[in-house]
Amino acid sequence: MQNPPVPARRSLLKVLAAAPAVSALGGLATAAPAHAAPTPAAPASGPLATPGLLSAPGIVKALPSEHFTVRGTNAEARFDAFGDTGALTPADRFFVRNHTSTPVLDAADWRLTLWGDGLHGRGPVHFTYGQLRDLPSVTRTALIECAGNGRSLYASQQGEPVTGTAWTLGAVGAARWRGVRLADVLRRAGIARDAVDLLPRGLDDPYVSGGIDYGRVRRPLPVAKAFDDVILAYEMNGEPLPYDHGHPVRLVVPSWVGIASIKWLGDIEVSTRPLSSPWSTDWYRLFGAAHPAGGSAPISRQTLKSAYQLPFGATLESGRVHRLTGRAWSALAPVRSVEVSTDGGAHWRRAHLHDTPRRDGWVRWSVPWRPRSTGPVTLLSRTTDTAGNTQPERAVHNTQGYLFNAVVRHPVTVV
Ligand SMILES: Nc1nc2c(c(=O)[nH]1)N[C@H]1C(S)=C(S)[C@@H](COP(=O)(O)O)O[C@H]1N2
Ligand SMILES: [Mo]
Repeated sequence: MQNPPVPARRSLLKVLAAAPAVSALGGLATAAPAHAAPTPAAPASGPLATPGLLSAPGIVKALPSEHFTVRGTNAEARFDAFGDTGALTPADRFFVRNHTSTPVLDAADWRLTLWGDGLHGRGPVHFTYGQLRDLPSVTRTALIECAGNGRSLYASQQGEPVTGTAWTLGAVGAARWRGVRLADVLRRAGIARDAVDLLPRGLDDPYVSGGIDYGRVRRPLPVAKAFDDVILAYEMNGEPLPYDHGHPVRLVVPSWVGIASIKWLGDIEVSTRPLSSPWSTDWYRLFGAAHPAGGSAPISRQTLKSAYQLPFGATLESGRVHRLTGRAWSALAPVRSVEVSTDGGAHWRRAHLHDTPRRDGWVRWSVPWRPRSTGPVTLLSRTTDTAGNTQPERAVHNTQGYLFNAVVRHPVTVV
């Protein structure tokens, strides 16, 4: 298969130069046509040696330690601190999952290329940022959740080893995304009736691990899903996409594992034959004893979860009423209910839901609790969605620790 034209990354600047880059880009933006993107805000302060600020190689935004935990090239949001956020996760609180590092791209010279045998005209088709902004826009709320969110709980509560970033529960966030329907762009590019697969690819550096160059991050997306509800997003919560979240344009693939939502989108192969990449063969399949030899089919939909917005190991005073809060979400159907147990699972009661359950959102919940005796306690929460899916006691193990859906065992101490 012939190689695609790789869009130029003329204005890709190294992350450490991000602050000066912002003013340079700002200058460009004023000279450019009306559609040139306002550039995202620069981090408030430099990444180095500021108390309470963590740094992760390749992440542009500020990572205050009260809101993030750095894991390699990634930043996990602190789920235990989500109590002061609303139904939408502010961009400055949103987790970052980077295979390599955030490229600082300029919307003014970005373009999207579609190519492949799945286009009528066969030649590549380009869209500038301005052309995308001129198409009808859609706005929708969607969660982005890493396939491995909750992965570390396979080890910590099931005693099962897994590989991959040791996320706890904060590799998830909800945002309001504005952009263009991928379906509209595919139609305008002349997608053929017999096209079956797309291969969206990012402009970040090729991913190299264990001495192997896997190429740029890319993952097949079935045409059927693309036409259903996928958007090419250029805004997050009413602002231009931040650098770390895919500026200037990313895919948002609602209800699917986060890897489907390719950031810094550069090109999309359109094919009449099924496509693959290491992100659909080596990773993002379920491997292990409970799964077919050679692995499951590539995973697509996320699962369901619920959790307390409270640090693990928190101490709570006995004899007074605490308002315990949390969130529940399901990629399979709207949340129907959340039950909690404050005695390790012996008794369960309903939590109050504070949001109208809907597909692709999460529901905040709360429950009052007056602990009577002191000592260690395991808090549990369990959500059930309107399709009847409910969190099991144990998640089915897979070696890469994807799709953790079990009831989280949340240890606290009453003093
Ligand atoms: N180009 C590119 N797109 C990417 C990634 C990446 O490293 N490069 N990471 C993916 C993964 S694994 C996840 S979970 C989501 C995370 O999106 P966020 O960093 O905006 O939270 O982006 C996906 N899109
Ligand atoms: Mo992910």
